[in-house]
Amino acid sequence: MTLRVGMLGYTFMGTAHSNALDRLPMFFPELPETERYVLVGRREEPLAEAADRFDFETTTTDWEDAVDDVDVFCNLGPNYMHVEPSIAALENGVHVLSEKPLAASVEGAERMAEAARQSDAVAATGFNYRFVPAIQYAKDLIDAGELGDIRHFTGRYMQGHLARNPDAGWSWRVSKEKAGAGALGDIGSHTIDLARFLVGDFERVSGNCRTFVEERPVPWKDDEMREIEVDDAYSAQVDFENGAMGVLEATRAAFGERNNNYVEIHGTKGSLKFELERLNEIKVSLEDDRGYRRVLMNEHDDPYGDRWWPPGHNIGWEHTFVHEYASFLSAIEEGGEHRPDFEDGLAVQRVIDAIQRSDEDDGRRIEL
Ligand code: SOE
Repeated sequence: MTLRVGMLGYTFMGTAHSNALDRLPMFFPELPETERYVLVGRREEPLAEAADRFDFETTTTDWEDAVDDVDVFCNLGPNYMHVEPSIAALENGVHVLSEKPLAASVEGAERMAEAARQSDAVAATGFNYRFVPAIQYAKDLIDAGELGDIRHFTGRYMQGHLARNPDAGWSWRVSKEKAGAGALGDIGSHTIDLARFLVGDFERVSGNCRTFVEERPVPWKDDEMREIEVDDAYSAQVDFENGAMGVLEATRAAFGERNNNYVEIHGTKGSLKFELERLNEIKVSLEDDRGYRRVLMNEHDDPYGDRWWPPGHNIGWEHTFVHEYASFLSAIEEGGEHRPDFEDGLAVQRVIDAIQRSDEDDGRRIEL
């Protein structure tokens, strides 16, 4: 089986996803082959250049041309562009992998999840950090009861680009309508997804959102400033349905931080700590451990250990996308389940929305 791929988006995520598709035949040869067919974008010249580099056969500036004549549609556009093209693709029976957060609003995410329910196609949300081997290892430990009952979850996702570049220009990422949320939606959504994956569903949240810089210059218009409508940073206190409690935080304004995605979990019998900057390892404390032990990944017993290099030969951030596609394509081939799906994307969107509503109401606790 060869799956024809349409892809919307050709910058950062376009590169990450095309690279993943390129790696698959060599490292996951049992999966269906993919053919990079049509690349979608708004500006013809850079689009053509990207199509050439990513090895796509053709391009279009109209997404409607790319959601019927393909088997798989990868929606890597801005958040507000996830809804209509993904729904149209699903209605045509096309499998969809949409980037995160699923939409710019709960209403958009609900429509996408409903389209996925009505379709036989596979619908995936791009929370790629589930596919870090150390996160899968953590999930296995928790599911096997090695940590006991989970009491605490701490999730922080810290970036620093706004601190380093205080004059950063306005973009869709800071528009409420187009992005839905700021740091909370862009990187906080990853933390919320990891919390749900590793600990379980949220019961209630209390949120605090902050915009440090109120307006920013519009890069393509001289002397025009535009209001910033979303958060530069957020924090939240959460309760999980299983009784665990959690503290979440994300920012774009932490000087010194680049892309620090951090998770810490404590249970009645054990604890673990993971940080993306050291993604080939995880720290665990179980039973007789006196403090934390560093466990290296890429061993033969980790889910992807036999796929890449011999033990101790590290993998990187880009491999999370390869693993994500491996799961997605195998669900397509075998008609099985792929998670995170659109229901997971919707659940995360509801938490984002609840944190925003709580913030607007002086931190009142909101039930989910
Ligand atoms: C930008 O903040 C960004 O690229 C996010 O959009 C990604 O989801 C995250 O993985 C890295 O940072």
